[in-house]
Amino acid sequence: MAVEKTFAIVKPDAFAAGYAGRILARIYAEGFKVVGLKKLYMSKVEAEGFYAVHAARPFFGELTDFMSSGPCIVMALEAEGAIAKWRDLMGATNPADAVAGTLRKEFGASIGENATHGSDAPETAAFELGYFFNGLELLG
Ligand code: FUP
Repeated sequence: MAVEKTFAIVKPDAFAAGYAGRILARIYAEGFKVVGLKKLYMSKVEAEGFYAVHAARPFFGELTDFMSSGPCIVMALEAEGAIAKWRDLMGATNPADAVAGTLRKEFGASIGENATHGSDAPETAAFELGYFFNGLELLG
């Protein structure tokens, strides 16, 4: 399997609850290399740009309100098969459906406030990494 990068977020709910450290510990324990990491506080416009693919969905307003409601941590994670590996660690979108031991099961509250984000394909990973990180920030 090829080494690839994926984009991940500790969302505002999980950051505010103080779960960032425990989530990072799981990331390292599962063997990811953290090649980019920063805290930021997205504006509504920035959240809308990030989730533009969902602009027509009924939950878009709620989703972008939530993502701009407080600080989060954005990360670039590297591993063999990182995109699928990170989605497996996160678990299902709705924490109620997520398997025990996944991050969304442990730290998510609802389908909207579900603790973490992860890219779902190579194309979205490229867009999302480039949205928050420049090339220099991902050296190493
Ligand atoms: P995921 O890839 O697992 O993050 O899920 P989606 O791309 O389907 O959805 C993106 C985000 O929209 C989710 F993290 C939470 C939010 N969402 C809702 O708030 N309500 C829904 O019915 C579906 C998704």
